Amino acid sequence: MTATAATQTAPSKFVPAQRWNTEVLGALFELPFNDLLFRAQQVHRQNHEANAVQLSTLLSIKTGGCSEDCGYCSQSAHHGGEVERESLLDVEEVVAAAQAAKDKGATRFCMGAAWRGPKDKDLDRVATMIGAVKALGLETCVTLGMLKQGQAERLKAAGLDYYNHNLDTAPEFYGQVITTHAQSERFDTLGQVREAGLKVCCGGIVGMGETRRARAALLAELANLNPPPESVPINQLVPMPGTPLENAPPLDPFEFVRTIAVARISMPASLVRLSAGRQEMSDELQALCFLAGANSIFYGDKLLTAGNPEADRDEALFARLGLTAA
Ligand code: SAM
Ligand code: DTB
Ligand code: SF4
Repeated sequence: MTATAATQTAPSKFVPAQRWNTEVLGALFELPFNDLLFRAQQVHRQNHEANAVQLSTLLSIKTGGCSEDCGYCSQSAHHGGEVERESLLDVEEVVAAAQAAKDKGATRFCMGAAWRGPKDKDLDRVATMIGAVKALGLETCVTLGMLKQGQAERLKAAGLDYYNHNLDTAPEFYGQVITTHAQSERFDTLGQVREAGLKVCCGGIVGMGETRRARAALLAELANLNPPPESVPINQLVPMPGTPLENAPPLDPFEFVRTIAVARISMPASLVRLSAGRQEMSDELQALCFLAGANSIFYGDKLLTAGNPEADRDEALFARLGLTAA
């Protein structure tokens, strides 16, 4: 532990984005677990309601058949285990799912498509979906892959609130997981999203065999986005059958909690989302993630293609922990 990381005061949301680096975040990872969680909880309370957790519901609006070779993904056409393909859903089906999510208590509806990036003609229907979901009184988010010039503006004009586009892993590890595009292309899209005045949802995946240093490097990249993402999904790898990462060794659960805590400390004002992998976690592990500063979840029994806890289980967990849905 270096003196710098130990003595750094917790930034408040009124202070301009702080510059982080892999060494300082790596030193936070090395802290005794209780010290790290205590610090993360302090930062959390200075910036957020202590017991409120935001609920987002996901829907896959176009499934499978993706040209990219992301090693974790069940929707890549490169892997044997690719899920059954489904073309772009009709607007009515999406609106019905969004209404059901709202009725269950979600405040944000996230629509995901297995594309390298959208074609202009697909954006017409996605724009209609965004307008219709927004009209229900939900926040809207889409994740459609890499954008071309002008597409982010079209999404903004349709009423989009958030664009989800993850950095996924550290720059030095990216090429070991994905070869069909470079991480620099993801940064380009994030720049276009910001330029268009959209809010940014950007995070990554842990548990893919990366080192602790790589986890710190991913978080440093995220925290140094200027401004940092409003929403930061931390996904635990869901090992999907038939993907190159199906047999990745499971991450120590405490290391996952540490990752959440370092995200909270380095991105004090962001919503940190405990994302994929919750179905495989115990209630106790999830409670530690909330203590470490997670204040958003995916809510509903499905992610894109993988499972997620049933709403009843989440409601019972929230009641046991005294958490309120926001
Ligand atoms: N195709 C678009 C893209 O890649 O940006 C949007 C959909 S993609 C499925 C959205 C995100 O889901 C990925 O960036 C990745 O972080 C996450 N993801 C995909 N498969 C996962 C898995 N098996 N476990 C955990 N997270 C996963
Ligand atoms: C994000 O960071 N996680 C979500 C959302 N953004 C689109 C996706 C998780 C996908 C988990 C694996 C699956 O359902 O196929
Ligand atoms: Fe395609 Fe996105 Fe899956 Fe990569 S993560 S294979 S880009 S759907």
